[in-house]
Amino acid sequence: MSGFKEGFLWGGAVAAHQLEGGWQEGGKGASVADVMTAGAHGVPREITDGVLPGKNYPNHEAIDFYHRYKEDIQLFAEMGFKCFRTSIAWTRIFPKGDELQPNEAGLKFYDDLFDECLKHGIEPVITLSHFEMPYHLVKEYGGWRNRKLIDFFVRFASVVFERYQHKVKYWMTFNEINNQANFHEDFAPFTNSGLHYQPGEDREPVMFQAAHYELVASALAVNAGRDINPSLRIGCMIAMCPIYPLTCAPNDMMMAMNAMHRRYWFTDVHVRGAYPQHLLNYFARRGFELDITEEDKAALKQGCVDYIGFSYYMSFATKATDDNPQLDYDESKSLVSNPYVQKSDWGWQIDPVGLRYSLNWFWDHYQLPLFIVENGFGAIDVLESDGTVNDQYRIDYLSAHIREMKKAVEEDGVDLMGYTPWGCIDLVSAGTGEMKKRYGFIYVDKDNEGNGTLNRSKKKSFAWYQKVIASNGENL
Ligand code: BGP
Repeated sequence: MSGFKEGFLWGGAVAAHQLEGGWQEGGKGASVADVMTAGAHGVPREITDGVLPGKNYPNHEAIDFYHRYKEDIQLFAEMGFKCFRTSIAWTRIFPKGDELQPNEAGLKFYDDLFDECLKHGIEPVITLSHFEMPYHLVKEYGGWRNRKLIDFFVRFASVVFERYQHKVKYWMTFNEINNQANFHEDFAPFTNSGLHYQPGEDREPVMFQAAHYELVASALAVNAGRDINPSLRIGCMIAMCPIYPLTCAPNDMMMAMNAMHRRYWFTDVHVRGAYPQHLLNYFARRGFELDITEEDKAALKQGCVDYIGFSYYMSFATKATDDNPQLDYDESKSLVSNPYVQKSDWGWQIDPVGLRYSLNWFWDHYQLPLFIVENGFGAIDVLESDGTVNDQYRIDYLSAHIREMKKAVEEDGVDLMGYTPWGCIDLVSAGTGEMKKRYGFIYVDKDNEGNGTLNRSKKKSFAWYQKVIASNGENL
């Protein structure tokens, strides 16, 4: 096969909490993103106990997409976007998360937003839960450690499937559900699952339990969506950082295999509807007794996803060490620097070939259509006096990745649905809360402290991406 398929979904990706702002407008409730302050590279975002006076919460205003989305979608249309991936903020629809009735003002906002996209021939691609669950569910229920969240999530999913079924075909359930494999730090468990650990708590089984409830909720949502409208396509969303062995020493290879098991079993459950045996054996070895019922297992089997959405920014590397005879992977300790690749200013390893490898890895394992729903280069941009940004480094990063993605399609035969680079317009960084870690084709005038006009301007990469889309990926 030559080139990308007809109807290939070129576009861009964002998440509600990182660009909408309007954190209390239209009846919206506070989400987990609303209680995280701004951090920096090496300085974690602080998760505060509610919204505290005098703190800088960058997601409260973000880039004010809530009021400016028409202007922004116009710019996406000018680039030729076929699709636009965003999320529905759960807190606009169910402000606290446990209500029985949805908030009409929130539903109306997304009706208007999707209509605006469709008016420009842009298909919305929607994530249901992208690091923005209702904060009330954290305070009252302990987040996803509580089984009750399954019902709350399925209610939310059913309401939005019902409402938008004729406007949105492509959905994903939980964004980067596997980030929480890194359970020793606070950010991923909180943003994935609303988990606040108690001092001294054994974090690992709590993470597995929360992830299990999310996977059941995802499967039930997939089923509910199919009942509402069988033409909906509902996928999962995995953060793919393939983990290489540092050397070809057999134990390094085994360490890398175990690491892949521990980061990507989530995909097995989403796609095959069952836990892989290596993980069940690991639970037994560690003595983890999880609440996994027969009913849950049946739900998982019935709610397998239609496609795999994934993000790709970087690859990882690992090596075996003498103090780890079982070769167990612990993401906070087991990663090493790869001497063969460069890194971004935030220490993210730049590895375009890893994208081709990842596409093949997913395809070999699962034979489901793949959708690259995030990829990009977070960099410090300099605004020139004429208002432009010469972001050749971003063009270089993206074109190198698209070249590899093309090889995966043309030479390796991978079934790829589309490509939506991350942060197509500058927005708040999820990991650091910074504005200066920019990904966009469109510059937004705002700094880390929240100063700026919020004006939008086109970077050099804007015209470049326009040509890429117009040529269906031929003109890089
Ligand atoms: C992914 C998230 C996004 C996003 C992106 C870039 O993990 O799905 O929400 O922000 O990575 O990360 P960051 O914003 O930390 O640079």
